[in-house]
Amino acid sequence: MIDLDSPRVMGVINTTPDSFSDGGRYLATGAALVHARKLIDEGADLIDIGGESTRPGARPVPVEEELERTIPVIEAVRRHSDIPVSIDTSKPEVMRAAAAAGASLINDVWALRRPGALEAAVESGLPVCLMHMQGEPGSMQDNPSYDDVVAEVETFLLQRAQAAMDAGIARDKIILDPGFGFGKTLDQNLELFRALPRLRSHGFPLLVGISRKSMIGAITGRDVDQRLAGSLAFAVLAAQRGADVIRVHDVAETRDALAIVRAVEETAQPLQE
Ligand code: 8Y7
Repeated sequence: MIDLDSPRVMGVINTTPDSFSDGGRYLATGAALVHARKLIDEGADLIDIGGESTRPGARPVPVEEELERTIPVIEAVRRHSDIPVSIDTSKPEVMRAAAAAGASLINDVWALRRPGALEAAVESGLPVCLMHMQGEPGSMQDNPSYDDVVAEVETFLLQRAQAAMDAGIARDKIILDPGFGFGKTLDQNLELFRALPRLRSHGFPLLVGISRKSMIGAITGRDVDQRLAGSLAFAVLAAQRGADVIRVHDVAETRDALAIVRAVEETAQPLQE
């Protein structure tokens, strides 16, 4: 696996949901590959490829379409780079195909709760990222509600980790993620963010994804294409609170921000003359 001594940067590749025709699909794969190359050149430690939008209100994507969007991109990335590829999926068929195509991590926003997903993940032998989500993407932001958001997310994540281990996934192949924006209000997201050190205390690495999310818009008033500064602030704060993997769209900028964190936190060196 990857060294997690200092936080790693996961770059997000979005596969575009445009045309269903072969030509459109071919062009979309090419565009995703160009984007992947850019993020790799910018220094991503791993890249996340997903074929199903999990944005609030997004429509479900049939399995064939998800396979067509993701597998050719994984294969193409595999041909030109050694970078670990994460497959963002909740579907067992996609997990299997992605593993066969050379993926290195399963990133499941459903935390392996969909039928057959746990079994497929075990069979793949791959590490998994288990994310918390309240409700489902179509309606999760309608009225998120918790008695104690931190305790509930923590309990859920530990239960899913236990289910994964009971099914045969090794403890050191499990990453947890509080799922910022997935069935959470701004206040609930912020409460969870402050609790990152507590969520980290169970020994599982933490993945944090906040890049460009609406919680940044809610704080800054910025549209999605104007959220880089907010995203970097959250990346720095997440690193300081123990995040191990930071999932971002802007890899070069995030790496610079994390290099500053690292330089400041490094054990003081003797002065050189
Ligand atoms: C996350 C994620 C998204 C996240 C993990 C977006 C696929 C929404 N967000 N996976 N995926 N954590 N593990 O705005 O926060 O990027 S999609």
